[in-house]
Amino acid sequence: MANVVVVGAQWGDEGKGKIVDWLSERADVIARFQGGHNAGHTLVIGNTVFKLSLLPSGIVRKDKLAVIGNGVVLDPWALFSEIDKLSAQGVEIGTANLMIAENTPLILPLHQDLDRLREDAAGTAKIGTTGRGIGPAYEDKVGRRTIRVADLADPETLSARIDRLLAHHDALRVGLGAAPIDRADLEARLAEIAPKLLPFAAPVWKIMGEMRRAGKRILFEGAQGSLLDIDFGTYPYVTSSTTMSGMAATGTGMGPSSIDFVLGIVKAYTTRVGEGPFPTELDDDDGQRLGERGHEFGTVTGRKRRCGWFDAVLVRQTCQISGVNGIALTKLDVLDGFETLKICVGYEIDGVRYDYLPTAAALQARVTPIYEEMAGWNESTEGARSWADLPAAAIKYVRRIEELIGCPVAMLSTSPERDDTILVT
Ligand code: 2SA
Ligand code: MG
Repeated sequence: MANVVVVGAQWGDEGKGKIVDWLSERADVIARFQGGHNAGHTLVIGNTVFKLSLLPSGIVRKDKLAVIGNGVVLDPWALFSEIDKLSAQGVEIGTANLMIAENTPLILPLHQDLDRLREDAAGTAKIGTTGRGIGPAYEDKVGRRTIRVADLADPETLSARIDRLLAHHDALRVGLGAAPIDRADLEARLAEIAPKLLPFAAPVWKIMGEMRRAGKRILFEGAQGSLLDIDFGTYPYVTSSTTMSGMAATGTGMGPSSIDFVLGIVKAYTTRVGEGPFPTELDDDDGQRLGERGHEFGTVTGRKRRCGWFDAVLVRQTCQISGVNGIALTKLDVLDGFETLKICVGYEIDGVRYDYLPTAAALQARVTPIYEEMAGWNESTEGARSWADLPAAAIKYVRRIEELIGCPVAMLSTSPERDDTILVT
């Protein structure tokens, strides 16, 4: 397996961090290609827990190049606070192991302001964002008024960019009852951060292209999940980036032919954080139990995640859209001890059966899941490191998932620990 893209196949929090960390041992370059510091990737290595938001998970390994691609939206203050936190944990980060695309758009304090102002104003119609300014930053990128990393190197360009940006934002802020931007303050903050950030800036497309031609292996690290995709997710309850595998190419400048394998990360049940439809959501003891056993709280915001049964309809759909070649199934151990497990195999909406989630929001809101029941298992699967360590009922559950989603299981993860991983060959 040469160059692998890792994407979440549900609503995020599938356990991508651990899998990316595991795969990064076999890679030379680990690149983020979308999202920003709304991501929350947890790595457990020995007794140390690393929580990453913006930096690629490969950063904790020695002699790897971590890359932030142009598809990301970058908050430079969040970046340096994460770098400081990791340094305190003994991870050294410098220009030798971190490279940032010059054409990466910045998240500024004004983007976070707008994110929060809008969420507050929306009342019950809120999206449930992480409040990190992700949406407003992407809006400014496609609106052609963003500040990109390279702009920080030239005061004249930067000033012109700020003119354009403030003309837009001041009008919006006033409309939402907030004060206009303090331009001098913004300029001072940017002037302070620029000399720290610029040494990391590089033409990523070129350097990664050269590395690829030299036979280096690239791991593309997706953030959030496929159902949060701006096009194919449960719109508008989505994030503002393309979370599908295709983004790995445009979000780094590598071209689709550089991708050899797409690995979808799939949790053995379903969770979601934030608002929006969730057909298999459980409001009962089973849901409570999944949340407790699975420690389902947001890595970034600490929010409680909504929990429900495995939804094979959704995973089949996202695996197809992302062209997933194989999945890594995570958190199987959370299901230990359930007498009966349910898997959603189809939907019923107004008496009509669907084998996919229709796009129309009104239909999504009326979905009733159709379940298949399977026997659970009492044995512990936590920490299992071989197929033979799993109870027969657990193997049956995994095989049924493969069948229903039309995609083979390539890896199985049975605890947050790096080595509690079963490679299915
Ligand atoms: P945003 O902030 O604009 O991207 O929010 C839009 C929607 O995307 C969801 N979203 C996420 N869902 C799961 N995990 C995410 N990362 C953190 C984590 C989240 C946290 O790993 O735990 O700590 O709360 C993530 N990032 C964005 C978000 O909930 C909205 O539904
Ligand atoms: Mg997460």
